[in-house]
Amino acid sequence: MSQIETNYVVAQDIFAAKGIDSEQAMATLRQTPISVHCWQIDDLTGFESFDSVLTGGIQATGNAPGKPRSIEEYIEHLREAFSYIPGALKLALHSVYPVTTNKVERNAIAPEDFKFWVDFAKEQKIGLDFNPTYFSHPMAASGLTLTSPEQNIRNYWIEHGIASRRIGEYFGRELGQVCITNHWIGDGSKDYRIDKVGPRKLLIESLDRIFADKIDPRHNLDSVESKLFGIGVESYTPGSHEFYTNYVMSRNNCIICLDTGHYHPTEMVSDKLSSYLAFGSEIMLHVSRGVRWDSDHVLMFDDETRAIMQEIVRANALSRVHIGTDYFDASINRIAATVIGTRNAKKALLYALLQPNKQLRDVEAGGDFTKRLALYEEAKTLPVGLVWDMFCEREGVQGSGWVEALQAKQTAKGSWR
Ligand code: RNT
Ligand code: ZN
Repeated sequence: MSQIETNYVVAQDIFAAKGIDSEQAMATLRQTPISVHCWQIDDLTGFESFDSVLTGGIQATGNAPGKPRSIEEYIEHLREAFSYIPGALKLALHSVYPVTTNKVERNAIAPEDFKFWVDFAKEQKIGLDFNPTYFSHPMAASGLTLTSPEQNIRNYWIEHGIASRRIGEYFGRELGQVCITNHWIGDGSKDYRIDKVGPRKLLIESLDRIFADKIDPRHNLDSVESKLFGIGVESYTPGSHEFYTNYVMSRNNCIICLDTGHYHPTEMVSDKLSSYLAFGSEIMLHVSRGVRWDSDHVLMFDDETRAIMQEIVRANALSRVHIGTDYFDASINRIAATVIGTRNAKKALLYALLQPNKQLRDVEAGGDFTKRLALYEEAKTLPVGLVWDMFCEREGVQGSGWVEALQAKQTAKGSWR
């Protein structure tokens, strides 16, 4: 037996003694996809132009070497990242990553512009998600898109939203796995706004037009992502949390997307999930890590990430909550950043699956809150890492040694620091 197997046998017994089935936990982990955002690999530069400038109030800071300089390099880096991530995956694309020979206008993007990605997904045996890109474009120069007072600008972005849903539908049909097409706009106001209702009415109208055509929900589901503020958009965002929650509940034509960086720093997404789940809603998640603000740091195996996974597991909602990542750090190796955050999301899910959830629930129902706290704390040091190592081995992915393997390759290219 290898050391990993020996360790696992011990861990399995420890969990079994608490009524926790580690084999079942690994099986669930294996099947639950994490949707990896494609944009950590290249700071959201995309393929439209290699010197495109990121706008919309978001930013990737840092100048680590090794940023891909061509589509080929981008794909190579993505493949490299995927080779270190165990279990089921989806890839969340943005619309600025078409693989075409000619330039395509955003309001005219079509499924064939993304055929490359369907072939890639089939080869990698993964699913795809999609994101229209309502920023980094001359038509978004004013900072306003779906809420612009100018009809022609709104129309342009509405067409982009519609075209994006068609691509999502194509992904879902081709891959036999639903695509979530996530709509986020950076619209807002730097300073205090007098008319706060007007832009929101325009946003309702724009969204109603984007979602007017019914698409088979087995192929494409749309999500709408709220935000509190962005850089240069500090005072007012029409697409706020309350706005989209009301939109989703009143229209029933899309689902909510909650990004962990998009709330006041003491407000937790983990606390919000059950309120949607109680209504039977589906949820898209952008799991991120804000540091003092919506800074999109690389995801850690931290309290909030674990709390999110615990909420999903305890509510038995793994089929209703679509878990995706969203962060961009250009100060460290970008391939490693993609791997670290995704592995942490998966590890946090494993942690949640290996908690004595039934026992905790029973103790709580019995009213013994002392024991609840004691058990909750004891469970934090159960040997989750030994099960994780076994999971990686079974999935043919390196355990903690992955970082040395990647480091060796990246150092040879001058891309590690
Ligand atoms: C921005 C949102 C949005 C973007 C991506 C690139 O604050 O989180 O999800 O990060 O669309
Ligand atoms: Zn997001």
